Amino acid sequence: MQIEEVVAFLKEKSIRSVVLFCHHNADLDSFGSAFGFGELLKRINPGLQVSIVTPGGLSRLSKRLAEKLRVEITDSPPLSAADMVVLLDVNTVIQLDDWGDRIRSLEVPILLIDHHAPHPETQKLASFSVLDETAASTAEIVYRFWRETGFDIAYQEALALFLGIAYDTRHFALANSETFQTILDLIDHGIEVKEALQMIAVPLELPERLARLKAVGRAKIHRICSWVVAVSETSAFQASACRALLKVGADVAVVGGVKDEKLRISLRSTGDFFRKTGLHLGRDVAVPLGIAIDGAGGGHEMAAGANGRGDPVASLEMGLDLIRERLSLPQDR
Ligand SMILES: [Mn+2]
Repeated sequence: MQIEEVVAFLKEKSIRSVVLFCHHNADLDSFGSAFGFGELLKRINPGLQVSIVTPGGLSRLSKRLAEKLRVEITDSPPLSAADMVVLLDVNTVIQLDDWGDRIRSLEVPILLIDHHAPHPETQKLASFSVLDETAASTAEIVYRFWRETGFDIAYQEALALFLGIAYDTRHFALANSETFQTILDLIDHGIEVKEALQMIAVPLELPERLARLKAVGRAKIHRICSWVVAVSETSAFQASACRALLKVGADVAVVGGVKDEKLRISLRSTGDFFRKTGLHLGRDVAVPLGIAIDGAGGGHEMAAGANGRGDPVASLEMGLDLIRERLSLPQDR
């Protein structure tokens, strides 16, 4: 689906209400994209009612942005009155928590805007999509809509997209040329880089620091070929714990845990590991692992996750086996 077609649809007078969905525990890319897209929708179609839903709430940093922007998040969107549903940065249906089934039963168009490796189930749910796996963030894809429609982006929307991009590119370390072109445009619309980045440079809160420390303390270290794979358990902050394990020296980190009977597993690797092995954590590990734990998994080359149910120890072992199998195959690159 092309951006012009989506815009033509949105301009129809009959469209009165649109509900935007972020992924579970919306990070800055998902939430910034939702806000940035929602504000554009209001420009395209003045009077449009736009609601933002964040399954499982906002991440710590997104909460700060939401407060600054004074955005209202709703748990009870007018779904039955919606003319369209938009999923932003949503890779797997399971990332919508219980909303997936409710959305599936709707008869309105569902638009997916995303930059993850396409997941078949999400593709099935969406009636049309604007996907670009080469985009460093979903916020950049949302900015393309701004650019193509020619509306002048205001400071608040520019800030939301800027922070989404900064977050997903790890402060521009994963940026590409389009990222920097977009950033230049956003700076021209009033973004002060230093000030904006300071907004999200806040110390971690105690529970997250404790989860990271516990994960590092409990980590089992595996040497596979010449790589260091660290596997650990925490019942929360699995992604954060993975990042901590990489910082202290792991090439790959796999962290899982159960909370409210839901098993969540996060996976991260270094760029060096991905370049030399070609192992795509989303496609090669998280997707099959998600199926194995009776849920779903997916993600990027170096950052992925799987949610489902089951015993964390056995499930982490499965994740490790998938990595081991893939690394022992002859390398295709
Ligand atoms: Mn993203």
